[in-house]
Amino acid sequence: MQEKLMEICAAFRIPGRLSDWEELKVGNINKTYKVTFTRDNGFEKTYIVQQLNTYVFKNPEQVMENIEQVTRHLRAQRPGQVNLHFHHTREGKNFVWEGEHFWRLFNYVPSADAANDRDETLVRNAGAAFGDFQNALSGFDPSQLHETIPDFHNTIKRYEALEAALQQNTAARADEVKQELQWLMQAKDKACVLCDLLESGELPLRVTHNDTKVNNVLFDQKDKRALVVIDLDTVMPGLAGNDFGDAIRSVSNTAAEDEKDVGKVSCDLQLFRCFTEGFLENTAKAFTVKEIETFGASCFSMTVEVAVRFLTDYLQGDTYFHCAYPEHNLVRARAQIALAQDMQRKMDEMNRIVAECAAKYRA
Ligand code: GN1
Ligand code: MG
Repeated sequence: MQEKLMEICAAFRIPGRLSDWEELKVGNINKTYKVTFTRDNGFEKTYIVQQLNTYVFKNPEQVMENIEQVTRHLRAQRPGQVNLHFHHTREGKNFVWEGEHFWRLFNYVPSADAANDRDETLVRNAGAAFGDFQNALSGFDPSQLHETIPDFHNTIKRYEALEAALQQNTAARADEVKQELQWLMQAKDKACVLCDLLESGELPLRVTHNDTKVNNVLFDQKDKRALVVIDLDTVMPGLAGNDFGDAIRSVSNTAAEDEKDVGKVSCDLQLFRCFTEGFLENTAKAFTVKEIETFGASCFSMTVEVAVRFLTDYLQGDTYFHCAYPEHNLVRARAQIALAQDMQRKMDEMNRIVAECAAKYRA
């Protein structure tokens, strides 16, 4: 691996010698490495090298075109802030192909480990960071962006894929997932409500992040200030509710996304409130009343949608998400179903909190 990393870094013209490297086990899709280079004068610099998953991203060069434009826009909008800088090769490309592998390299930002941190300040700051991301991109023309994964948050199509996977039963696992399927099928209409409202023209398309897990924000190690939103692979036209709901799915969960003991999974309403406060503080005026009204429901939609995706992948033999063990996708699907069920029980309260925050910050 070391040799390969040296080769990739050389293509991006990184000076010095590779003095340290490690694989970072983050994310379910790409492979990520942290590399440190030391120059002759002793100066050290650390970078992130990533191998993009080309099974998931069929047009990786389009992903990088989007990233080029989005990071340029963000840097212009927020010049004083930490930003992501993707390095270029001699040919002026922000990627390299190495055989069938696709690589990119960007600046490493030291940050707090937030994956399991449910500190209220951190959660509020995460909300503010994703809210600010929306604001910063509000002037960005969505037609400039490639749809890196078509129908990414089209919950209706995600259900169609699940039904097809069940029919094909490639991995011969259909018999194991009957209960999960039954629950997901009865939840379908409710889960697809955002898609229905988009289709009927009641919700506007914006430029959204589309993968707003809390570990896609980096936080300052000392004061837990949000530094920068990362993982820009799925920045595409989308709904505000996609970003809000997907973030709540991760940030309000009292357990890990892949918790085996579903009894530990629940939606923490205090954390829900913290995130909502942060998210709406500087965005409430920009969103339509209808959009904000969908935020509670969007949490349920996004949680069910990812459960559908995990179960689909399980039925297909784990071709999409990285898995650490054979039942990993099934465990993930079960945990997400448990979370969606808890959200369902708490939906009135969630809607009330959203309405309160919106009223406060619209005034
Ligand atoms: C994937 O790679 P990562 O961990 O940021 C997935 C998201 C899912 C998430 C679930 C491109 O995100 O959509 O919500 O796993 N990204 C893609 O953990 O499919
Ligand atoms: Mg991602």
